[in-house]
Amino acid sequence: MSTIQGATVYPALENRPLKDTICLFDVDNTLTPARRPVTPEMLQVLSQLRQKCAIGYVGGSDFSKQQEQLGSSSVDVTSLFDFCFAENGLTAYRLGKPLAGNSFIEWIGEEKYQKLVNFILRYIADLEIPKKRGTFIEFRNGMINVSPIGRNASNDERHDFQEYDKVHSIRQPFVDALKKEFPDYGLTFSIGGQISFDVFPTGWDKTYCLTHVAAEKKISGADYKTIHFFGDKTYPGGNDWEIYDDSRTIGHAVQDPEDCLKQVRELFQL
Ligand code: M1P
Repeated sequence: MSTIQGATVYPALENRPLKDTICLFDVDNTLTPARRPVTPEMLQVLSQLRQKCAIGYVGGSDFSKQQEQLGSSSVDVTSLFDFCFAENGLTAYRLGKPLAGNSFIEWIGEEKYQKLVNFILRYIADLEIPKKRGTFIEFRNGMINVSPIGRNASNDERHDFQEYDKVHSIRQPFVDALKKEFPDYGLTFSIGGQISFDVFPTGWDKTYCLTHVAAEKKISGADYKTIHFFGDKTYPGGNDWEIYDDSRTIGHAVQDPEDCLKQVRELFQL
């Protein structure tokens, strides 16, 4: 059976020419500029690639941001990829249908969670930085996201914060303080974007989504022996590092979406 999306028909996963290959992409600064919409050119190349092999994205952000950046009011992002992995795969879709998720709050429990959150809010209250806006903690399904400036920062404000952070190092000492305060919580702190860092159970990084990828063998018979991953934060401490470095994947470090396009075109002769 084939998959039909709009006017485009894609072969069933097990019938693609490269049926044991899947390409997974980070979102911010890989498929799109940070927190900005995808270009039509990128969507076109992804659609061509999807004729050859399975494609998916794996982003740290929650699903609504990926819908905003990769989809549109009339296009559901789950129609553009075979696999959509939001929050590292803690929220996941396969061929438009949701897969089993996992819950950060259930994992950590309310008591420990409140200790963590109280420490974070106190730390931010004591921070002196040029601007603070709102939503300093975003509570997500599989993680929390912590932002010293706040997630309500405008685009200009986020760029300014990123530059300020490069010079004055705000996020790294914050993460170090959390690691020191909660050494036995089993948490990973990951600086993946411009204004924030993600906090999730160790192991719930982007490699989490590989469990869903491996499960495909039992569902459709597609056995993904070749897993390409493209991302920009592929250095230790970056939120693409674990999946980039994983023995199950072939990692590709990209500079930005333009570089990602170039590498995909070369690799798959598109
Ligand atoms: O996808 C990378 C990161 O994107 C956002 O980061 P920021 O708002 O700091 O640019 C967040 O959604 C973050 O969770 C995510 O890892």
